[in-house]
Parts: sequence; structure tokens; C-alpha cells
Amino acid sequence: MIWNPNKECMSRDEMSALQGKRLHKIVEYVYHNVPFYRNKLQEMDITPDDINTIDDIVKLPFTTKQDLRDNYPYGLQAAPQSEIIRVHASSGTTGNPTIVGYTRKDIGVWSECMTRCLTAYGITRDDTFSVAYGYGLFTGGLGAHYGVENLGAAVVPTSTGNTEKHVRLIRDLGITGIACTPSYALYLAETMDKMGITKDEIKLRAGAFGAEPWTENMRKEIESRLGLKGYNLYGLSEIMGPCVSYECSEQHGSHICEDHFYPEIINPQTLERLPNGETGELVFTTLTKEGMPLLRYRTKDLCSLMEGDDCPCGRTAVRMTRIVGRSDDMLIIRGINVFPSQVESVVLSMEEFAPRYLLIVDRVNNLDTLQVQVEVRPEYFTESFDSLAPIAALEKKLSDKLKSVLSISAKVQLKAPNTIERSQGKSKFVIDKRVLN
Ligand code: DLL
Repeated sequence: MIWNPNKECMSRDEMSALQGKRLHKIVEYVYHNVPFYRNKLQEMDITPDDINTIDDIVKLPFTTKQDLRDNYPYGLQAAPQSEIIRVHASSGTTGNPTIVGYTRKDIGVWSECMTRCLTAYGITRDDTFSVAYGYGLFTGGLGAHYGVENLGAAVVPTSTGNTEKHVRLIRDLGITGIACTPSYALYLAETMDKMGITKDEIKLRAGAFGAEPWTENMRKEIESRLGLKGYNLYGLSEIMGPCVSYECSEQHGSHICEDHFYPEIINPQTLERLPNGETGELVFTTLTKEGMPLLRYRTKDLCSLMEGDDCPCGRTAVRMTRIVGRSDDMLIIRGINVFPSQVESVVLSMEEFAPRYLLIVDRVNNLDTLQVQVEVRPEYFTESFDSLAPIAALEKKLSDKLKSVLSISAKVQLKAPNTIERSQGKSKFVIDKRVLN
């Protein structure tokens, strides 16, 4: 089944014409409603009348996460606040999160695109579907939720946590579909094992997995342990949330909702546009968004694009490969985006610590763990560390601060001065022991 064949199966010429028309409109809209873009376009001597076809997009400036931070909180919002009906946020590199406001129309587009994804995964109105992404500022929970409702399946908003209860619900309600991070899917399988529940006792048949990188081997493991078919789901809050692209039954790349999100691949160093098939940084322009439209937003995700026309599923929309890496140092830990610079800013804000720290990321029983090692300054170390109590108090102070900035808990380990290894060349602040294979 295809949810919206009119849009998902357009000929290339029709799609390019629609994209060109929408691009002109969105450039006109931001020109008149977002001073940040008006100034940029004026500096480049471009007016909306210069943008008439989708190929004109190369004339437009890029937008970065830094631009969003510099204009925190609402500087890039185009719609008046009275039109905004939902606000989400995602982590910034330091300090300010990225705020995204959605109008009623945006929420409608989001739900429509999310429904396209679910339909491609084979979900129908007859399914009972558990949304186990976090509900809250993160876009995963509510984004998937609205898509399931729009489709007409029964949504069970399980969110994260309380995994044993979730397993019982999956069994007792005959839940057939699930959306969660791939690592949480493995954790669910592990919890089922511990509870003595086998995959024959549950009816799961399709999973919408995303929000973090995963591999074909993880797919095989999840599929065999939960007895379902696992599909990739990709998205990012700045552009919308989950729904930007989705796998079809062919599972050969993910079709992009390109009538709403126009993709490009660039060389992250030269910013030159790359042809299909070459790996580079993924860039999106929102073609219809009202709340916070973005021109050529640099996602920092690395992948390549391929045409969609030859996909046997019948969809023609362009496909993207899996994300193969990032062009910045962002980590995704338990589905939450974490920048090492956030940890650094917390460490530097406390006088007890030297600016020497190390993040150790690992995966234990399919759950990501984060340990932060940090060196105590000599004066604090000699004065107060003759008993264990001050150590514990200082550890707690740091871990509380980290939790409030990162939104995930980290295990803190205090180190004596000059004990964190110095590297000869570039300092290494992160050791990621998770092997994705
Ligand atoms: O993670 C939105 C989402 C929720 C997508 C649920 C899919 C499912 P952010 O928190 O803004 O939004 O993080 C976006 O997560 O730039 C990628 O680096 C990464 N990411 C998201 N989906 C995938 C995926 C949500 N399927 C950032 N594979 C993105 C690999 C992914 N990485």
C-alpha cells in the first residue's frame, strides 16, 4: 500500500516542477518574514524573483545549527506566535537548545508524512501500535503518535522506561507494530528473555526504528529476536522530526518526502554540491513549512542519494542511504544527541576541575552508557580528598549538573591531577566503545 500515490509516485518532471514552485514561495515567505534570511539574501544580492526552478536552489545560502543558536529562541521563526501550536526542542552544542515551533499546517504535514512511513512499513488501521520513543521535547514520541492516529491504527503511547510493563502490554494487547530506537528494541528483547516470554507469545510484525545510527546486523538481530520486520525511519527536529525519510518493503535506501523536504548532498569542506551516489553531508530545504522554514540546512549527517524511479515498490521519491557518520562530533546516546562541548562547558563552569576530561561511551546489555572522567585540580585534591565523603559529594554535584544539561545521566569518575592521558597530537576527548556491526 502507498498512502499518497499522488505525491509519492510523481514523475521526475512533475516533482521538479512542484519543488520549483514551492521553493519560490518559501523563499518569498522567509524574505518577508525572517530578517535573518532577508539580510542574508540582500547581502548576496538575491531576491525571491531570482528563484524560479528547483535548480536555482544552489544560489541560496546555507543554514547551520550555529545560526539557530545565534538566533535563540525564536529568531528564525517565520510565523507569528499566535499561529504556533506546538514547540519542540533538541540539544544544542552548548547551552541553548534548538527551538522549533510548528503551525497547525506543519503538524498536518508532519502527520501526513509520518503516515506515509507507517503505510510503507505495512501498518494499517487494523494494527495496534506502540510508540516507545520518548514523549516530550524530543520529536520522536508525539511525531510518531500523530502519524499512527492519522492512519487510523490504535496508538498505545508507551513512551520509554518501564520496560517490563511494556513487554506485558505487547503480549496482552496483541500489539503488532512498534516505534522505538533500535537499541531499545534490543533491550526489549533482552527484557522478554529475562521475563521468560518468547517471540511466539507476541504478535509484533513491524518496527519503525531510528533516531540513532544502526546497521544491517542489528536489523537481523532485532528481527530474529522479536519476530518482526525492522524498517529504517529517519528525521531531525530542525526539519520536522521522524518522517523525513522511510524504507519501503524493498529496504534499499529510504524514500525522502521530497515534496516537503528537498535533499542535497554537499562536500562539507568545499560546500560544493555532489552528484547522486557520492557520499557527503545531507542538506535539506523545507519547501512547505510555516513555523520555522529553513533554507539549505546542513544536517551534518553523512550519506548519499540515489534515484527512486527504479524502486520496485512503485514510489519514485529519491532515496537516501543509511547515515554512515557525522561531519561533526555529535554523539547519540540512548537516542539523545550529546555534544562533547556540552560536557566541557559544565566541567569548565566548576572551579574544582581542571579542563581535562574524557567521555567513555559504551553499550552494556544493549543500553548505551556514558562515563565522564574528569581531573580534579591539585588544590582541591590535596585539601579535601582525605576521606571518601567529599569525593562522593563532588561526583554528585557534577553528575547533577551534567544531567540537567545533557538530559541523560552520566556516571562520573573523578581522577587525580595529571592522570588522564595526554595525547601527542590532537587531544582525544571521546572514546566510543560501541561497535555497530
Ligand atoms: O532523532 C527524530 C527522530 C525520532 C527520527 C524518531 C527517527 C525516529 P533529533 O533528536 O533532532 O531528531 O536528532 C536528529 O538523529 O541528524 C541523525 O544524526 C540521527 N538520526 C535520526 N534518525 C536516524 C536514523 C530525531 N534512522 C539526528 N539513522 C539526525 C541514523 C539517525 N541516524
